[in-house]
This record gives sequence, C-alpha cells and structure tokens, in this order.
Amino acid sequence: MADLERTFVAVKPDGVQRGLVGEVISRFERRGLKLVGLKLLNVTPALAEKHYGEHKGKPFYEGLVSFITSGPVVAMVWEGRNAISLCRNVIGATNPASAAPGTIRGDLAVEIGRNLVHGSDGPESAVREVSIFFHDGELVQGWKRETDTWICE
Ligand code: DAT
Ligand code: MG
Repeated sequence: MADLERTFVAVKPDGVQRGLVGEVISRFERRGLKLVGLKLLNVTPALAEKHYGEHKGKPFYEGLVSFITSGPVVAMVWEGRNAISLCRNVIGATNPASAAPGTIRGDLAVEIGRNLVHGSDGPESAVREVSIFFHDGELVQGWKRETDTWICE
C-alpha cells in the first residue's frame, strides 16, 4: 500500500491511572488503524531520557520525566495509510485546553502536563521511538485483517 506508515503511540501514566486505556485503543481501532505492537511497561529514567531527549534543557523537562516514569504506560505501534499524521489528528493538540473536541485530548484531558497520550510527530521520530520501545521480534509483522479492504481502496 502506498503511504503505509507505522507510528509509536503511548497511553501515558495519567491515562492508565484513569482507566482510559481501552477508550484510547478503541479510538485508533475505530479510525481504521491496525495494531502491530502492544505492551504495558514502566518507563525507567534512562528510557525517558532517550524518548524525550529533544526536550532536554526546556523548563518542563524535569516534570515531564518525573510524570512519564510515575506509573505504567501502554506502548503501542499502529500501522496504516498515513498513520503518523492520522494518529496525531486523533490525539489532538499538545495543550488539551486548545485541542479540538472529538480528539482524545480535546475530549478527555484538561492540562498540558496531563495530556494522556503520546504520538510520534514525523517519520524519523516514528522509527526512532518504535525502536526505543520495541524489539523487532515484538512486532507482529504483516498480519492480514479481513476489514482492510473496507478501510482503504
Ligand atoms: P506532543 O506530545 O504533542 O508531541 P511535544 O513533543 O512538544 O508535544 O512535548 C512533549 C510533551 O511535553 C507534551 O506532550 C507535554 C509536555 N510539554 C510540552 N510543552 C510543554 C509546556 N510548555 N509545558 C509543560 N509541558 C509541556
Ligand atoms: Mg512530541
């Protein structure tokens, strides 16, 4: 399929604590994306530093690392046509206060420091983040879903 992409998405500790894992997964499923990787894990400080390295030095960095390491997260890889931008659109703007209704953050979150979900912001970060959280063997490669032809031509 042209434009077939994979992207890294995570339910952050606030989403897990609030019992919103199913709700979040359901939104990507219903949109038509295909799940190819999934696990629950505790993010260590070292993993957090790798994942959020681009934000090191910013005023919110320490708080971000302490938040993401504060409880389990659900790490996922979603696949589909234009999956990276599609997932970002499903998630909504970084600050939930200005996220559009209908998006995860716009419907379920209030503050930037508790914005529920992470999604890769481009092709390079998608590849980088998938490889930080998953070994190749943990991804389910090329499984066929009977509904695929009803979602994309
Ligand atoms: P996104 O998660 O939408 O890709 P980002 O990569 O710019 O946003 O920032 C990563 C996370 O850091 C974001 O989800 C929440 C936190 N963050 C970003 N900007 C912030 C700010 N100005 N104050 C507090 N937290 C912030
Ligand atoms: Mg980002």
